[in-house]
This record gives sequence, C-alpha cells and structure tokens, in this order.
Amino acid sequence: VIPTIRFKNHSVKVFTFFIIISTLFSSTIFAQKKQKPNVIFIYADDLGYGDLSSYGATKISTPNIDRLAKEGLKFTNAHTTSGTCTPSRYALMTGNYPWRKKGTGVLPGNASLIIPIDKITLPQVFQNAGYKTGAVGKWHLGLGSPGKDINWNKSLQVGPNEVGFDYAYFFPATSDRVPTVFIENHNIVGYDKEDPIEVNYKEKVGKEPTGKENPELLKLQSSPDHGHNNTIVNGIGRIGFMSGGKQARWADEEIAHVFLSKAEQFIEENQKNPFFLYFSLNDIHVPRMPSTEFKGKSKMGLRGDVILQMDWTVGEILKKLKALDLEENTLVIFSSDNGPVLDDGYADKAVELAAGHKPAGVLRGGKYSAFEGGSRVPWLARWPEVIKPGTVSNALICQIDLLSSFAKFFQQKIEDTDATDSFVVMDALIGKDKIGRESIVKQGGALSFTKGNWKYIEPNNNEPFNKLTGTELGNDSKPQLYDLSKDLGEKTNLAGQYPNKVKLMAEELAKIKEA
Ligand code: NG6
Ligand code: CA
Repeated sequence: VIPTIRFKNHSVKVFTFFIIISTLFSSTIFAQKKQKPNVIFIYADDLGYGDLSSYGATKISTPNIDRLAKEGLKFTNAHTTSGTCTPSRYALMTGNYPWRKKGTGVLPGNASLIIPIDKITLPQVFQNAGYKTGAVGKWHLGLGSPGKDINWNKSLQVGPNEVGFDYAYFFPATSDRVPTVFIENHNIVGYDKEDPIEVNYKEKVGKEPTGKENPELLKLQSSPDHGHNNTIVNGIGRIGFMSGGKQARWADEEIAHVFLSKAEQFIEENQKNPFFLYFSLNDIHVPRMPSTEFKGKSKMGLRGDVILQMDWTVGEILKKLKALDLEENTLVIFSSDNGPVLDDGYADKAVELAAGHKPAGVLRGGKYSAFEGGSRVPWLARWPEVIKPGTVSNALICQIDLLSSFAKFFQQKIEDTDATDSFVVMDALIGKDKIGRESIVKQGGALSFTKGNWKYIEPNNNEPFNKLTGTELGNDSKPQLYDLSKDLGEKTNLAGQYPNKVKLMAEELAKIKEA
C-alpha cells in the first residue's frame, strides 16, 4: 500500500518497482523449480502383482494407488531382489545382492543390524545431497551391533539412525514377531522402566499365556502348523516370546494410523527441505488386523480389508502433499517388498474369501518363490514436474537400483566396493528409457537369472511346493528356462529344447556370483 501511494504520480518509478518485484518473484519460482525433488518411497509388505486394480484386479478396487498410475508411470517389469522381506530390504538399502552375505534371510525380532555401517546406504545418498531422511514403519533389518544380544531396556542402537535416517519411527521386525512395540529413534515409545522388556526366541519368558497353551484366548487363531503361537499380544499369538513392556505394546488395529500420522508429521516438518521418506507399511502382512473402519469393507475378508486400508493410507499421503503444495516436485514411488501369500500363518480366511481374486495376477508362485510371483512387483511412480501421466513402462528395473540411480542423479561418486549390484537406471525410473537393466539375479529359494526375454532358474533340491502357504516355490532338481515374452506365467520349461541357452545363462550367473 505505501509504495503505491508514494509512487502514485511517478509512473517511471512505479514501472521500476514492478520490474523489481516481478524479477524477484520469478527468481523464486525459478529457485523452487530448481529445488531437488522430495522422494517418498512407499513400501507395501507382501502385496502381489495382481492385488491392485491398476494391475488388473477386478474384485478389489484401489483408487488412490491407481491415481499414481493415471498421473504417473506404471511399471510391468519391476522387481525386488527376493521372495521375502529382509533380503529385499537389505538390497534396497545397500545396493548389494543379499545372497552374497550370510544372515540376510527373514530375521527374528531380536536380530542385530545386518546393514554395514561403513558402506554407503540409500538414505545416506540423500543425506549427502542435503536431504532430511526419515524411515517410518516396518524395519526388519535388525538392531544393535552384530554378535551382541540387544538389551531392550537401554538405548537401542545401532539401527536406522546409524545407517542414514535422521528420523525413524518403526517396529523392529514384523507385526507377527515380538517385541510388539514402536521405537522412535533409539527409544521404545511408551517405555516404562518399572516394567522391563525381555525377548526370547528360544524359550518362554514371563508368565503370560501363549497361543499354544491358551488358544481360547485368541481373537485371531493361528493356522495349524505355522507356529505363530508364542506370546499372546492383543489377542494374537506371535512368533517369539516377550515379557514386560505392557504399556508400550501396540494394538494392531492402530498400526496403520500411527505410521501414517508419523509419516505426515515428517513431511510437514520437512516441507521446506528436500526430504526422503522411506514409508514402509505394515499392510498387508499378517496378522491382518485393520482398524475398525476397514473391517468387512472389502467383502474379501481381512486380507482385502487391509488392502483397502493400505490404499487409503496412500491417498492420505497424496492429500498431504497437495495441502502443503508439494505435489509437483515430489516423486512418489509405490512398490512391494515381495510377492503375495494368502495363508501366512493366521486363520483369517484369506484363501476361502479370495473368491477368484488372483493376488499374483498372471504370474506363477508368490511370496517365497523363485517364480515371478515371488519378486515381480507393482511399481508406480508419480512426479508431476517430470513424469508424463498415464505412461506404462516395461523397462527392467529393481529396487536395488535406487541407490546408484540417485547417487548419479546427485552426481555423487560411489566407492567401487559399495553397492556393487546397483545399476544406474534413473532414466528408466522416470519413464525416459524403456530398457533399464540388462539382466537381474533374483532369489526365491533358488536363484534365477533373467536377461532379455529369458529366465533361467538354477537346479535346486528343495521342496517344489510349500504346503503351509500353498506356494509353488520354483524349485526343481533340473534346470528351468522360460521365455517370459511368451510365457510370463512360467508354464513351459524350455531347458530341454535350448541346452546351449541354459549353459550360457548358467555361466553368466556363475560369473555374477563370483564377482
Ligand atoms: C515366515 C513366517 C511368516 C512371515 C514371514 C516373514 C512362519 C511359519 N512363517 O517365517 O508368517 O512372518 O516369515 O515375512 O513362521 S516377511 O514378509 O517379513 O518376509
Ligand atoms: Ca514382506
């Protein structure tokens, strides 16, 4: 108001004034455009290639996640390295194939940290680029120094903070494993020193009932023979025994809301910095126990209900970005840590109520499997400033590539000894390159090697079928060879027909294993 009055009859001055103001204004816009993008990696747990309506599901609808496809990029040839959680996440964080290191299989809740603290990690790439980094949700990569038993009544380190996350709000392993507590940075949320926590995976600690001794106390029964019948927490038998920490124990029904609110808080607090958020959902892992508002909503039982809860969660994150005006320059990636499973240990009727729904879509196998169902996963990416809406890409990409791709994006150099299996595929990640990696090694029980259209699965003497989970594991004592361009469902083993191809692929795989 004052300059308008003062300059009222001096048109030249007014003109100069507006020039200055508009220059200032446009340079801030310019600065904003130049700002590094925020990156949110939303990691679903055990979600299959066929579990989203954007990937062909018809019995369940996931409109919020589908928006990422509509407004961004949908991948049809995207992978996690492994058919289970811990190894997939280890690869994501370190850029190394998990089978190169012992002890990277599914971890118990009292395992020590398996990520080396002297090598580059994915969040450190972002930290080095000036980002604030946050991890919210499932961790499952161990806590505390290798070789030492963790004391749950002391400051909990080393963990996410020590491998590159400025902020972490998480649970240690899976929601079916003790201890059933949230941890904020180094401290158990709601910890009461009068009620110390003890955790044991070998024998019972404390006097509380277990699912095995007192099944009548359970609100969700365990499936026969799966285990999940140790300490009962919130009416659900867990893997492992715990005592104490009564006040700190979560109610499963609130996990999705708690994690969402922490993720939103992290976004809000860092809206002025570039940030990287690793948002690792508990859904749709077992025990599937949605908040009341989602119970019965899917007509497909608890598994369907938690898919809807997961979709809602993603919608809330998108809303938050819009409200804070961060939508345009935020890359949101959504993917899953391994393929789907129906019965993974609890009698939640996932099998009975699936009613024709195919969680792995056209793929064979699921979680735990060397077939594509184990590790080919949904992957959607939205970044309005950069990614063209409604694009579909068949580029071969893997979660292990995020590390090197972002390092390159920020022009960081990675030591030759670090992240050795992570490739730069940034252009593929944003839809500009349709090829991606040249090949990939994946792990179910057996290792597989995919290059171009061909997939080779190493011969392996383990069981071909997991009766408990009803999964075809992809194990065979003979080599397997599939032409994925014609046979994505891996129905016809062509190894007998193309022995030379088998030999070449086995040799290439052997070389990568030795590297
Ligand atoms: C398995 C559990 C399963 C699940 C899985 C880990 C049994 C019989 N099954 O060992 O319920 O917890 O581990 O899932 O114990 S993951 O998604 O974290 O890899
Ligand atoms: Ca998983």
